[in-house]
Amino acid sequence: MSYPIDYTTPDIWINNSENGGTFANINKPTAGSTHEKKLPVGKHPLQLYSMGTPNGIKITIMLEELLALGHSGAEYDAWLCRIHKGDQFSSGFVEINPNSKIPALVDYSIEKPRRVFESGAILLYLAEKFNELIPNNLDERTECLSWLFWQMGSAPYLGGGFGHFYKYAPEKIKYAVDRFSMEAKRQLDVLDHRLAKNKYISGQSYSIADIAIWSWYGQLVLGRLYDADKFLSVKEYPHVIAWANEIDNRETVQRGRIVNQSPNDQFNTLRERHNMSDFEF
Ligand SMILES: N[C@@H](CCC(=O)N[C@@H](CS)C(=O)NCC(=O)O)C(=O)O
Repeated sequence: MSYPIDYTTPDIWINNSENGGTFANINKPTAGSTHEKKLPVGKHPLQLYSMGTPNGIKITIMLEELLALGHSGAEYDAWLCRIHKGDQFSSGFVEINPNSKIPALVDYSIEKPRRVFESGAILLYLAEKFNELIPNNLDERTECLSWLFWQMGSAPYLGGGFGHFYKYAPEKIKYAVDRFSMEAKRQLDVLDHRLAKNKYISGQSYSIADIAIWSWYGQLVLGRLYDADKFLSVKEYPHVIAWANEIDNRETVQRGRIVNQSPNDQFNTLRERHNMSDFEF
């Protein structure tokens, strides 16, 4: 499909469902379920419905961290939600996330099972539930949450903005690529300044802020997101690269980042994760 360059906006927008692009078949301007289907429930206290995107792996990394810290209550089943096939619009998924986006979690360890959606809210829920990976001191905790919310507000410019127009849009639009490349580089520079003076994002200790930010910006500078490391000259951000490599070396991160991924020629992946032994390849 070709787009007119002399486009002017009509008085009222109407949905052109054949708008092309990688996500054309799942985009729709309405909320709610499209089909009846219950979600599967496994044997563990925590049930995760997700896919191995940057937002998805935040949660599997967090759960692997909690298990490594000895919290058996963090055992989980990770079910694949195929967003390109519309699984996020099933009645069961919409019940646990009315916004139809992965990741979504249900905690069955409590009397009335609790749903949690939005990756930042899930990270915070798990950090508070297990009292891990979030500073206890109010001052440091506030810094940690500031960066967590920074990530939640910033990543849509990187993913929905830069990544979409650089990699997925059916046509390369210079204005859009320029606008979002500028913003992606500015955000990387924000992180580089921060990490020049601090070992981890919220200070001296590794926290949910690192997990959230690494999943997007760490993977970007490691060349795993949008194949854009060269295009964005990520070598200009040495502190981000050093921090990204250090986190990448954690065994918990190596486990968490391969969960709910499609088969890959370059590294082992897990479509679903139900037990620690699933990682024994
Ligand atoms: N702010 C949300 C964003 C979640 C999100 O955008 N998820 C994407 C995959 S990374 C998704 O489910 N997309 C499916 C769709 O847009 O229909 C979060 O952080 O949880």
